[in-house]
Amino acid sequence: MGGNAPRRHAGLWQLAVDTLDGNWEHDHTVPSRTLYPHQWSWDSAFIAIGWAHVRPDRAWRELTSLFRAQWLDGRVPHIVFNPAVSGGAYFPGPEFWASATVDGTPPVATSGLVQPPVHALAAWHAYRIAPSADGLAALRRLYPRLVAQQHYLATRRDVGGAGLASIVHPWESGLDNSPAWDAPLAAVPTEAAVMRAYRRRDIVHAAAAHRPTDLDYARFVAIVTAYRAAGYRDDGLAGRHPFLVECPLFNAAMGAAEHALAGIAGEIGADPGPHRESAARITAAVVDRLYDPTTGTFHPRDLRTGQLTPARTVLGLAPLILPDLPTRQVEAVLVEAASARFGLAARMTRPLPSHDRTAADFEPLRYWRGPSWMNINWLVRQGLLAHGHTRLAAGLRASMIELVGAGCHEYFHPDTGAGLGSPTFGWTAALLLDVLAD
Ligand code: 2M8
Repeated sequence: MGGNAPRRHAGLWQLAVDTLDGNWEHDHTVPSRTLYPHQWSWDSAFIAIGWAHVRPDRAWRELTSLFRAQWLDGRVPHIVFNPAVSGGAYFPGPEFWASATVDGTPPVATSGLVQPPVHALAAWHAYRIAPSADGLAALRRLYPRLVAQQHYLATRRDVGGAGLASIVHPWESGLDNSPAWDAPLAAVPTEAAVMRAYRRRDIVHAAAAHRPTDLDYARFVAIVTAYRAAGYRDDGLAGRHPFLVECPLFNAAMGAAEHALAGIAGEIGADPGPHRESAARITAAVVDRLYDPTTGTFHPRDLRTGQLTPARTVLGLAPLILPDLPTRQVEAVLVEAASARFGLAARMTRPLPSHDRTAADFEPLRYWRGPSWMNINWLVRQGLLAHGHTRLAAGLRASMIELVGAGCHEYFHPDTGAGLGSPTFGWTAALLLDVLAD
């Protein structure tokens, strides 16, 4: 057993290691062998943190293989397709994305979207878990790629012109099916006929009642179709693209990445100064653009309407991961997190749900509309630690460990703790190792 993980958690530790081992696939770890049989971007970042505790070589291979698929413009694709897996195993597969038809793409097939940029944070965290000469060499190799990833987001994706990145699809948020996207998604024109042309694979492996609806999927497909038709180009997005949102979690990750890059730069002999400046600018923009003093939490801003979206989801708590978030917003987010909506406490039974428990559209079984997820809880816990709230962080940690006692499921019922989705899920296992070792 690694780190300081207490002996009483030996069984859980082993379960997590076995889960990661079972999902390992020559140079990356699949989130799930059935539902998600390829490499996913932010999954790989979280998974690398877990590997750092038991097999640091795999942590570096995981991140290296992902960044090998980086596009010339700096975007890190949200899916890297494994050519050894049949094209029909996941929808939408490589033929749908057709990345090979676009200039500046890697030899391997990928999607054309991105996911929250938690990779610098993960690389820095992994290195501090397992510092070594190999790790330092990996950091040196990854650093320019991580910088290019940030540059892509801070320039081509700054559609609103305020220093924040826009997401162009709910899949880019990582919280695909969150009620946060209901309003912007409702405005996306679509035809039911779109979905008749495709076959969903997710509902072969998971209960349809837990997954997005067919209408949601038709809109997901319509948005990708629009982006793909423009060659996945980002110039002129404001005038033509049907979904453009500044997300608090995505932008908080982008700010936290600059803090992590400052750390990495210091370690490898590069200049941390510009990263610190970028981080301060991003934090200021997140507060300025996405904080609503009337609700006391953060909300996504829909660039098509200019309005903040009304739902109070767990996305609103994510800016806590910014170590330079001003005290006023830290206090407000803590009030929101401790409210009946999310239930954060020094002694808590269940981790944070993904959506406001008191909302009429809270759905405890449908993914990202209520269930609890390890990665979001892990991020909020990092934020609590960054701001010195150790008792709350300890409460959250205990509830996370208790939850995964049910197995390394993809997500969990927010009240009963029952495991839902894939039963052998990569980031659940990886982040369990991290909280056990902490
Ligand atoms: C889920 O998203 C994919 C699309 O990217 C899907 O529903 O098919 C989300 O939970 C996302 O955050 C995650 O990265 C992915 C793989 O675990 O699955």
